[in-house]
Amino acid sequence: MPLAFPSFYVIMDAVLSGSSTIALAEQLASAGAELMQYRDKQGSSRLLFETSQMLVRRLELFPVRLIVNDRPDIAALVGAGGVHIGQDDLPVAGARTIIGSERWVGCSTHTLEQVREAGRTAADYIAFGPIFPTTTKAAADPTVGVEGLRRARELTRKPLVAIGGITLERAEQVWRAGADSVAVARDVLAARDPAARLQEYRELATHVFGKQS
Ligand code: TZP
Ligand code: MG
Repeated sequence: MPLAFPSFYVIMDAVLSGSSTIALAEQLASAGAELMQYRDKQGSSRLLFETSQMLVRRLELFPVRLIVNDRPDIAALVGAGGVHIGQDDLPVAGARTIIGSERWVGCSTHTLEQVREAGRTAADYIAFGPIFPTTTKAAADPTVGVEGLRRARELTRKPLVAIGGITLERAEQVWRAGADSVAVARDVLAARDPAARLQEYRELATHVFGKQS
């Protein structure tokens, strides 16, 4: 049986993690994070490269897959576990050429048509959102809602990651609407104890899916 897609995906957004990106990533990996994205929309290429490289080194001993946002070149250079691209980034096929077949390419979508299209690419997973309003992403697309997610689920068999404004209180309905995974930034990174918050998501996932993941 193929390994289950991690039901929780933590987005290490640099605005939220500030100077604690590395330490926080280690804490979350220790707490059982299996899938993590490093996202810095304002950093220079050099900073993105150096932070990604440091993350790969420091997370090496944990069973966590590190995905670099936006930049397949940097993901390949540092040996990350994959890259996440949006509608304005390189297309999936181009990203795949750069990072190869072993690493993941994830793709952001914001409409049902984009989900359909991404389903025809070699993307390893499709992110769909924002499900709820979010302030983490500047100029975010219109919210798609849980109903939109339900419809997106009918359009693809690829792993579907719900993103945008997800909180612990909202996660269950999102999983039950068909998301394989919930991607969360603020609700974890801005929590008083991010590792404890992550643990709460893991416990909830166990309740929803009847397993730990
Ligand atoms: N894309 C759509 S919403 C979002 C991204 C990267 C940010 C999600 O962050 P939060 O804080 O969980 O709403
Ligand atoms: Mg992008």
